[in-house]
Amino acid sequence: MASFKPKKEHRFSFGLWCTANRGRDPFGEETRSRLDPLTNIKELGKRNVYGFNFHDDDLIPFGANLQLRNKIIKGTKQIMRDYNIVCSMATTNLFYHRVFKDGAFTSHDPRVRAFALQKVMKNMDLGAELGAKTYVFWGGREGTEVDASKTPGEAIKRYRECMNYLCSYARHQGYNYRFAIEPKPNEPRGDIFLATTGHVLAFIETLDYPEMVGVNPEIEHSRMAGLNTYHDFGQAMEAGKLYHVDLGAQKPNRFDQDLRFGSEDIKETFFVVKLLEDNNWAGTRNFDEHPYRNEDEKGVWDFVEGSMKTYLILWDKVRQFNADKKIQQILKDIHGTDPALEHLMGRYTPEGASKLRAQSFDPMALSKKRLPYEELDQRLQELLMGVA
Ligand code: GLT
Ligand code: MN
Ligand code: MN
Repeated sequence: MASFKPKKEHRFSFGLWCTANRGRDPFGEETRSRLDPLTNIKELGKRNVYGFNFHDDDLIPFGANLQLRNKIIKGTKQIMRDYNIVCSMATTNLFYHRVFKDGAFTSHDPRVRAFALQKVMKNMDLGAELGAKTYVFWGGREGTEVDASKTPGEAIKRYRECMNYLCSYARHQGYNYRFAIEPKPNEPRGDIFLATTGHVLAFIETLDYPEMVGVNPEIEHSRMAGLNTYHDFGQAMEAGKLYHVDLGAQKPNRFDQDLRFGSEDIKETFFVVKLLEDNNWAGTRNFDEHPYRNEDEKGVWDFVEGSMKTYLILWDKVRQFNADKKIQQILKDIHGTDPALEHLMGRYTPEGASKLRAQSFDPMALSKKRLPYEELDQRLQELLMGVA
């Protein structure tokens, strides 16, 4: 039996905020003590995690002076070298401070929007210095509770203006960032703009530099909206826009639970892993999730190790699925082929359309084709339950 031990080459990564999460929620205080960011990076590195992600404020306290900032940067670089861990993604905290109480990029106040841009630019500088190649935008406060207060039209225009500004900044600085916008339907706002992967894909096409910008879908956020995560990830990938992924688990249609990867929705999660691995996903297998609130410090590292182990087990299941004769035979059988018709449909020509119109079909005969999805899904089910 495989050992399912993580290696650096598996390219797992975690946000510093995941392991540093202290279990605070709207109804209860912290249950764990503060985890120093450098210890955090070190402990991740020790466990063969490939990369860490950070918000500016995770690493450098909000409002820190230059001296403290430089000291932390120096320490971070040292730990990265010593524990062979890279900085795989950077992002900005545009949600915690009360200045962002009604949004950052979508605030009505131009001074707040300018402050937000400044905060992002400063952290883009730091991310580049630490080697991050991806920059994520999660607009947690970009939303409303009161629809009378802000129109979606003006919010989206401001969002666009800020994204365009930051794309230009990155280009001018010569940073090779790929920007990834992370959708979420709600929480902390009543409704958040750019709620789903579909919203983000459409928005990107309206930007000045659409090729620089992609999506960072999160399993939990898709399922909060009651959507199929596999379809979200799959459509983003097909569009060439899957620039980053956030993995975790979530019971559908609830608050953002950020549960440990694979602890819910096992079949859908299997297909997310299958999508990434069958397509040799070049990005990091990135977890964005929180340890249970009941856990102590040891539990935090159990959570890290558990997430990676589950991913490797599911990856092994993907290999089994791809090698399973019965499954592969069914998949082969359900795909019909008709080269002549496929050629006709491949590209529109007036002559082809005439031929297609003249073609005779027997819909009843076509409908008789067997599609043994009961057998297919049962086989997968058995495989996932470990009896296939
Ligand atoms: C926050 C949010 C996540 C985002 C993070 C990046 S922070 O925890 O719930 O989904 O990815 O800003
Ligand atoms: Mn989340
Ligand atoms: Mn996320």
